[in-house]
Amino acid sequence: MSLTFASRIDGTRIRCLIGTDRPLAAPTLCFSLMAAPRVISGGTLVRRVAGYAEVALPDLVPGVEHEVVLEHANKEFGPRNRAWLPLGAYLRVGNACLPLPPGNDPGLRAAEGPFAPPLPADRLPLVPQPTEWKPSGGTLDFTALAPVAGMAGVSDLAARLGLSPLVAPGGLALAVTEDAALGAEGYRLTVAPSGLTVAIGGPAGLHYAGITLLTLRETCDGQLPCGTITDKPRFGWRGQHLDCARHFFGVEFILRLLDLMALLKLNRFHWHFADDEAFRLEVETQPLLWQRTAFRGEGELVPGVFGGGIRAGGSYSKADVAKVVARARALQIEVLPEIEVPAHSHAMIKAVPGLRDPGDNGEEVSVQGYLDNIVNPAVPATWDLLVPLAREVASLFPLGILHLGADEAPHGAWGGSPAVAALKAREGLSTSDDVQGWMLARLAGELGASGIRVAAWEEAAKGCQGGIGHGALLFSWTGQGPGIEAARRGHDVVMCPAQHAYFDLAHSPDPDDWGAAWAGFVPLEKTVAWDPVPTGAEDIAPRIAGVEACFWGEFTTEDAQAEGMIAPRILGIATRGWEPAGTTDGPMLRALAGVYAPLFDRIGWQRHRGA
Ligand code: TNX
Repeated sequence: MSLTFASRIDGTRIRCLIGTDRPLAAPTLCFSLMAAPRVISGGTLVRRVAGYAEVALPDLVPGVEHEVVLEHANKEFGPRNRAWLPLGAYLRVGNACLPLPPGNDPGLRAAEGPFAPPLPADRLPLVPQPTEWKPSGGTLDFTALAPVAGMAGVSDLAARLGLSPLVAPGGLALAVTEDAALGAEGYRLTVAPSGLTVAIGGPAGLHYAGITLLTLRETCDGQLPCGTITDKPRFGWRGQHLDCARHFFGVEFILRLLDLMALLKLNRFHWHFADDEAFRLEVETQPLLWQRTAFRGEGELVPGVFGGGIRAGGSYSKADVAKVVARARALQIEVLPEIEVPAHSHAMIKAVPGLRDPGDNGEEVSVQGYLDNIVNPAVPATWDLLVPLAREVASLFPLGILHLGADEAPHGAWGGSPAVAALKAREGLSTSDDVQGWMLARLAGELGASGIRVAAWEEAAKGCQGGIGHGALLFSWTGQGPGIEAARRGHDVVMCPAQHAYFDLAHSPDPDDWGAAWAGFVPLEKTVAWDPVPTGAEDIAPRIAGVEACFWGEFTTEDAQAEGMIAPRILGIATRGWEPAGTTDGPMLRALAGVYAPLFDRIGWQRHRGA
């Protein structure tokens, strides 16, 4: 049989057309939007979970297209581009599920974007730009290095990226000396007509010198400009986050992302594998978590929210984790795992009984539209689950830091819970921020006693008792203000302001573009149009651990769709994490993106070509 499905944006509305070549009796249209939908015409809403909806349709007749008109329940979520159209749509007819073709041509379109100006002659074709570059004139013909200790990570990277070998018999010798003054990650690379020398502050410095050599070989067509590069990062935390909960990214994609990060000297991978839609790590302390939520869709605990369709998902085994950690380490990258509580825990709540107060009659709704996505800190089951779970997850990652989550507790959370009311009275708490702060502080304390440092999103600093405390590393995501405030209160902070560092946001307002828009649009230039230590906040500079880019997966249905959201914008975040303020501005970054375009193509990583 043949079904057709098309959808388009019409002002604030979404118009869908469904066609069939066979009569279909009383079908139900199942799909997901980015946020809760409502039906204007063409059917009756019969079930909704966050952005997922089921709409009962009249009988469908061959040759007569049926129109369903939708809107977002919250009008602030006006559809901005194709990513806001229905994802994962299918028809349920009796017991059968019939997939509908994608109605909206998912993924990026390859519109040719703004012209990349040529790179000025005094700049090296390298991202991030080195701290100092002193050209001495002339070039050195460079194909490969002679075998040299400590370069395996970079030479394996070159091989995986499909580039010619970085280390080969007959290659140029690299004379290595040590100079602790360069800092653990620093290096001084001298390219002379007579050969190459490098001074390093430590093994990471040698690794980064290797990355520089590999990159310049590619971007200079084998003719290295002679001179001296003295280089070290501004920040110790140079991160890339990946949301593997909303969309299950295969391990191969994660490994490829690590390779791309390494090429840009990024050194922290923030692995977000738990959220409302799934908990994907195969933990032993609570197998129900992943066994019951790794897949979502028809008949599963969590339906096809965010493009899940009839069935989608997967989980990460301990062997997968070991593989990711080992690959990361070979590339000087550490992995930060995140378990995401107390909110964004719809999947956890569905999978494990007892994490809510049965007497809770509250009606709070999460930002994404869930009615039950926050675990209750006043019931014992929550602690029985969380403490061993957190310890087990942390034990799998050598970094020694566990990200707890703590973002976006629904407004009025726990307001209807008698157990939390009693907790508030006992502990002197009044708002839900107070309760969340108390809960996080307790969890952080228990983990601290096991030698685990905690991290969390910015909201964790809230609460009348000072929030999470315990030396937590906080991630400032709604902007930089919360990070500055948290730093002034003694927290170390990673800056990941959505306006500059969220790669799930669309590049532009073009309706043919793809992505979210809640914090505006993020063209390439904006990824460098900020300073992690803003003017007026110099006092907290020592508290700014670094920067991180985030990729959230709500509207990703295939791994490859993330590539063009990440590239070329990842160049900007790598720049902000490494370079001193003021080195590379938007036009310069655009020029560098032009230099990197053929390199992205050579390593097979798709890039956004528009603004
Ligand atoms: C807010 S960023 C969230 C995520 C969403 C993201 C979409 C953060 C800590 N919470 O749950 O995926 O916006 O951009």
